[in-house]
Amino acid sequence: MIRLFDTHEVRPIKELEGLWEFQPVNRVGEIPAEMSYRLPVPGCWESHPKFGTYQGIGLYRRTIRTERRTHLRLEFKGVSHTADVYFDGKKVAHHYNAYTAFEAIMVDVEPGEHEIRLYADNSFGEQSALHVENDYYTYGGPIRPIALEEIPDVHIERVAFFPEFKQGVWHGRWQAKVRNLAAEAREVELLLGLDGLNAIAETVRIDGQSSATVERTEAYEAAMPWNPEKPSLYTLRAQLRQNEDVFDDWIDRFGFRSVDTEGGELRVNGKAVLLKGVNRHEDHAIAGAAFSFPDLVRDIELIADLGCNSVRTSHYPNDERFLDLCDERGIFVWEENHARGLTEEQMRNPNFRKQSETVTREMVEQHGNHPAIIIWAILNECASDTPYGRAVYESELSLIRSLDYTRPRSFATHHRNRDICLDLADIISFNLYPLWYTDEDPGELMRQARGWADELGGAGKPMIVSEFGADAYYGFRSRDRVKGSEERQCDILEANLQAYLAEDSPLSGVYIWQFSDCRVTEGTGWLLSRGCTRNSKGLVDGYRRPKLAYDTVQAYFKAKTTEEKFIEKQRA
Ligand code: ADA
Repeated sequence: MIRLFDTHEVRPIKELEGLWEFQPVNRVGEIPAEMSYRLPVPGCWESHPKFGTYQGIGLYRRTIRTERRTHLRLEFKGVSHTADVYFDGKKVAHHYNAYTAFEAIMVDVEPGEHEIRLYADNSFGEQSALHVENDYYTYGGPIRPIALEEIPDVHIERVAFFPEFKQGVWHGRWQAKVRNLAAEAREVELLLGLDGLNAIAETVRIDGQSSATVERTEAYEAAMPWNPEKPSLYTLRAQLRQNEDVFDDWIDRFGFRSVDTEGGELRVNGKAVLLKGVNRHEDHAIAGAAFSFPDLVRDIELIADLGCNSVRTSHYPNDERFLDLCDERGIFVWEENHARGLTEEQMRNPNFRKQSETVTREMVEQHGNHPAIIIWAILNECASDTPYGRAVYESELSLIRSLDYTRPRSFATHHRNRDICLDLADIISFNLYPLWYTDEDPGELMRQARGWADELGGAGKPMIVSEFGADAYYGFRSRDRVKGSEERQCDILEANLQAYLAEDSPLSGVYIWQFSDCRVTEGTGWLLSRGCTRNSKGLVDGYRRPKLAYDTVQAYFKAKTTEEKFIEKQRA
């Protein structure tokens, strides 16, 4: 399953799921004498008993059949972490980064049998600036679905939708990109229909072998807003037509909602919100990073059951099916680009700027239509305390602004009052671990952090505690409530939540580190503090078994707010 709805009704599309041939190889392009294994796609090779710790290059191979001469488009939703794709022996795509999609286009493919070879590489090294030894695991393989489409010469590349609430009326700003593979220019009619709301028709002229972008703003007086209580979603059907014949289409879902930070509050549709959330790594004890649909649904059900109204996709863009679930459930998403804890030296890797900016651009362009996403963020705990780091933060935050002016931007810092980038963000976010890494009092620390924000360029901006938490090894109980026990995790989370959710709290949100335990890179140094090669601060373990703290958090997140109690009293 690629998305939670059909993305095309006219364009033929097929998911290439199933068993592909597999073989570890030494270099990209190598054709091994035999393909000894068969691995599931989507999937990661760690799920096979022989490759649980394999780091290197893996070749996935399969054939497909086409019935007529056509152009083909392959869409890879996520290959971890570097991908090279060959079609009938010819390289057709190269992509870096596991967590964003990429395509390969093959023109004038003859009918018959064709071979697809996918080389996935999860090894570390200078060529990979974002995937480094880290507090999460870099799995190998096509962790997200692969789709095969037949496309005509002229086809829809992408449609972006930016909702805006102006003078009491919802508006939508459209950006539709149409591509022409033919040598000569073409003129077609583009139709944009939104579930019975006013449809748009435009004539588009696209030069040969290029793309054209159509921009248009439309008022939607009858639109219903998307909000957590009633997450109204609209289905867009974009179609291309010539002489009454619809020959290509593109389907997506949108919601009408606004986000702003006026008055130092985080507001959705003009109303202040308090984010009660968890940080979620896309990691499962059995599935690794390749989630089945039921696994994704289980996560969203647990997150909702905890009383969360938000998720932070730490530390990379998530599977779109998970974002679809958040859209449907009215769960706010903080989505961030891919990076964790990179030092200035790591950020000076010659590949870093390009790789980091590419994932940022891909994240915003590919996921921008999800109404659930209300915050874009970058570079978790990287060098926002140095002048070089500042230049990077400035350039990536500006890049986001140039692609999407409708959402506030943030980054999670652990540099406290040494941070020199707080003025660049719309929302100030601190990762603080009182009572775990330090003995500080959570309430005092939160007020101190508000002070740092006010002094360092964040005055008048909302503030979030983007991480706090404590280790707990599932099943390890201790009457002495020692560190590492489930009891101690309860104590630490409770003390933090009590302070952060108090009536006089200056916060607009909290994200617990973390939803579930996750696998980490095996290593030495600080990685040895990760018992069992896992980060064990989850509220549930890697198999989704709730720890004691699950109930503690649920009690806080589901507790009624003063406002809710007031409304109830009035109704009574
Ligand atoms: C950091 C980091 C997380 C995780 C956490 C921890 O703040 O952002 O990825 O490593 O600390 O468990 O210490």
